[in-house]
Amino acid sequence: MPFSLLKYGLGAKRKQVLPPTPPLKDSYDIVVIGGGGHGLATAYYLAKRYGAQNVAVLEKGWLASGNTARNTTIIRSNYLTSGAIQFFKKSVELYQGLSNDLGYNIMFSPRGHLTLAHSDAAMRTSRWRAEQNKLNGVRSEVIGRKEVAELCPQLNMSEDIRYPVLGALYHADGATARHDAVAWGYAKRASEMGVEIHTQTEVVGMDLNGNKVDKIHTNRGTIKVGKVVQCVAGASLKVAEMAGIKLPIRALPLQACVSEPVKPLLDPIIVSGSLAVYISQSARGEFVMGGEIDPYPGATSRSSTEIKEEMMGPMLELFPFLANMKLLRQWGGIADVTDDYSPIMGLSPVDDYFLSAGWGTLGFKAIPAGGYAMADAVATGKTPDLIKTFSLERFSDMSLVGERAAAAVGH
Ligand code: FAD
Ligand code: PYC
Repeated sequence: MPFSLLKYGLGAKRKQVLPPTPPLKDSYDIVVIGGGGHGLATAYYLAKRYGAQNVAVLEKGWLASGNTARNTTIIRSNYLTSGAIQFFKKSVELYQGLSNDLGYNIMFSPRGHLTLAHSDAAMRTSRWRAEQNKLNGVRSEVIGRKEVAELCPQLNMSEDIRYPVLGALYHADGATARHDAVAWGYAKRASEMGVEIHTQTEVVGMDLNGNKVDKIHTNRGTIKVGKVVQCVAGASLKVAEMAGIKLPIRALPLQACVSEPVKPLLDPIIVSGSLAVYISQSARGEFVMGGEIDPYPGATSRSSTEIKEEMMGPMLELFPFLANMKLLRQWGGIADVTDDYSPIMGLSPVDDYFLSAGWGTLGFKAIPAGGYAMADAVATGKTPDLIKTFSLERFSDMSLVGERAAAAVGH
């Protein structure tokens, strides 16, 4: 019997993973707004790599109550532009060692990722992405029908359906992880290094002194702040506005659902860009499925029958066995989407105010590299090379990072 099992069995007291929310102090050197993956990872790397002290994370709900625990946990680096590929490559590498680094099991599960192609145009895009990926040291290749069928025997490979599968972009490093464990792991280690984590603490306003945020008002009182890092995904527009910053972002709902659990039978992650659906099987045995972002802006995370029907049509064509299964849950999150489907990271027009926003439909996989790079930016006051491509200025100097085709599912 393993030693730890014996220890717990004999009644050793378990330490709480996270300490309770402490009283709010009058001032902090660094305040991170948002207790999702990005905020917590930023706080963790600030403490770990820079020994930052007097740091507080302010979260209006509970940890990971935003998109971090609503997402479908796809991790990959098969993007299109070199800057983005390099960034996501770093994130996948950090994910591969994250359970060890945090001393917390995030259930990282490497399983390969297939983007199906149902048309000649989609095959061409796949080749383009594969070449770009290889040039940047990422494992991606175009495969034909035979290899697709071998990697995913459950897929309907009939030529007699509306959109037969012609081939796929295969990305061997595609993976999943337990989303809320990622947040808890970062939070646990950050708090062990002295970061204060304040849940149920909503930022409701800011005072500027010249071009710098001087005070932050919360529902638990006002604090004086040195540097501020904004990591609030669906609330990016609203919070940036408190600091007087206007962001080129739209807030759009994104929905997903899970089936009842069954034995493990679907190994890779399957995405169809053209049909705007994707599916993977979770460690619990549920099929995790999603589709395109809602076509209209929204501020609630309610799910809808229309989107469910849109998802299920193509899904049943690709995986007819799903017709015998029940859906357990459907939900939504608010994605903060930029016009080029890339994030906005780093310095902002306001002194000592740093932005991690515009993660849209793609930010879960980015949490480790996002936190790592934001910690660099905050500690040094300079934009690190890893995220130069994602600066806010790209919208004014016409250097957009077009990732629409590779961003998520149906673009
Ligand atoms: P969040 O996790 O949303 O954290 C922000 C936090 O800020 C929230 O907890 C919120 O409560 C808090 N907050 C907001 N306003 C305030 C305030 N005023 N004061 C204090 N706190 C505040 N990405 C992938 O890479 N792979 C996927 O498969 C994937 N699938 C997705 C599926 C769905 C259905 C959705 C909705 C998203 C998906 N994403 C995916 C995107 C991904 O979930 C997000 O990009 C990512 O979680 C963003 O992390 P975050 O830490 O920036 O934001
Ligand atoms: O980023 O791979 C992704 C993704 C799939 C669904 C939502 N996001």
